[in-house]
Amino acid sequence: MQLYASEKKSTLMQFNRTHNIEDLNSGMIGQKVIFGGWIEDLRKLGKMTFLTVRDVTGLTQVIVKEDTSKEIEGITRQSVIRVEGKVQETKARDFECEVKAEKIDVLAKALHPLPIDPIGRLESDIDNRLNARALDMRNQKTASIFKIRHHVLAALRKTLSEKKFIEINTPKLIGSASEGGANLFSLDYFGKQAYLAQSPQLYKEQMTIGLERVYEIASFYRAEKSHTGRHLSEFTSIDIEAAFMDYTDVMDILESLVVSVYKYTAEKCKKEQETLGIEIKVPSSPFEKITYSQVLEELKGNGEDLKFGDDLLDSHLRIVGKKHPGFFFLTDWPMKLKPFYIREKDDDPNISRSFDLQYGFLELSSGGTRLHDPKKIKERLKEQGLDPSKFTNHLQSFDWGMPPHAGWGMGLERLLTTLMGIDNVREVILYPRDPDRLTP
Ligand code: AMO
Repeated sequence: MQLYASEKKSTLMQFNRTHNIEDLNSGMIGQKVIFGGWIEDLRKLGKMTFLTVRDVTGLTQVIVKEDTSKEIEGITRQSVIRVEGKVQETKARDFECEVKAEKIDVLAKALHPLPIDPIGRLESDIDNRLNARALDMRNQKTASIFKIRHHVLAALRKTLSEKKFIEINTPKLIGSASEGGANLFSLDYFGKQAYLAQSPQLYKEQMTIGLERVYEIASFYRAEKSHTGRHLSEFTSIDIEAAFMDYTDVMDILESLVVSVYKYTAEKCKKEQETLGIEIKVPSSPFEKITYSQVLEELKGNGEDLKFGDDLLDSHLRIVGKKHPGFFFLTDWPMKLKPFYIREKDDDPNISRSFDLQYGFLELSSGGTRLHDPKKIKERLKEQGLDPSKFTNHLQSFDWGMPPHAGWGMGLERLLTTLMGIDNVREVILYPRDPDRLTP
């Protein structure tokens, strides 16, 4: 194929990388290597300069002797370099071998002062780190969080796929609310009112008609003015919906999914756990199940006298969470507290076939069996002050052979905080959006 003229003239140097840093080992003494990385530290000792150089896979020591030191004159920490050199034995305790530089190219110089210290020797507060997130990613603790996040996503997809769930992508720009009117971001869509989706609820239910079992992992939006360590305006939701299942079936799926994510990352992410100083402990199953009414009893014992139908506030969940510090299901919520699409119990229409998965006081997931009679859905919409005519498109799919179905949604960032023992969801999402944060 003919090259474009601009490509022909390109002066871009051929990088010719031969190794990642993690590949360098003492069996390679004398071997020539070429690699790239960022200068994490640099020390001059007489005529020699000692560089520690990091790429995404690891850290190595590079020795620059007088004959090559001109190439790094005035170089700053965190600048990016290309190293050509030979592997040699080292006296340094932290390394298996080192590289004697034969040629160093400075590919981009880091401008100092840097807004944060990415090595983490100087602690930076979370706001400064989020303002310089790309640089923060060179901090090995931050990088480890996002490597674990990557493995969690891989484990979720693997397990759901094994359970015959098909991944779907539903619209995020929508014309009417999916979860009711509250907490919606609205925007102008070519002169019409549009919204950012709060959840894939209606679409995932519709897809059970043809695909039976579906899941989605995507960003959703909640216009909640919450300033807590567990609320984001844009969060990542893991959603499933399954035909011919009841809420107890999807609870089993949720439990085995959580356990498999813990198992997978406990094994795959040894280095990251070490860097973060944590140990991922696989939770024992089955998870405890307690009903809403049992919780009211427990609260009564703590002097909190709630009536059936009262919502559980954060303060209540903190009391319950102290008694049940790990994973547990909170089931059988009053219908009154549940969205219009949740189905009631056959033997008591005031109790729903629904659940939350809690981790102590933290709500990780909620779900349930869905109504699949469109007449009942219309009644429930009206009861909740919603206009059934806004749900016409959704409701018509119920006339096309809607199977009984159930599902749940779980916040990925909240799940990650439990896995890594972190208390702020902003640590586990790249560029958090909250009422005070829209940039960068
Ligand atoms: P719900 O509104 O309870 O249910 O949301 C499901 C889960 O999503 C997470 N979550 C959030 N995470 C961070 N910041 C937020 N602002 C936020 N809001 C929610 C929580 C929560 O448990 N359609 C139903 C699910 C279903 O029935 O399938 C729903 O969206 O972890």
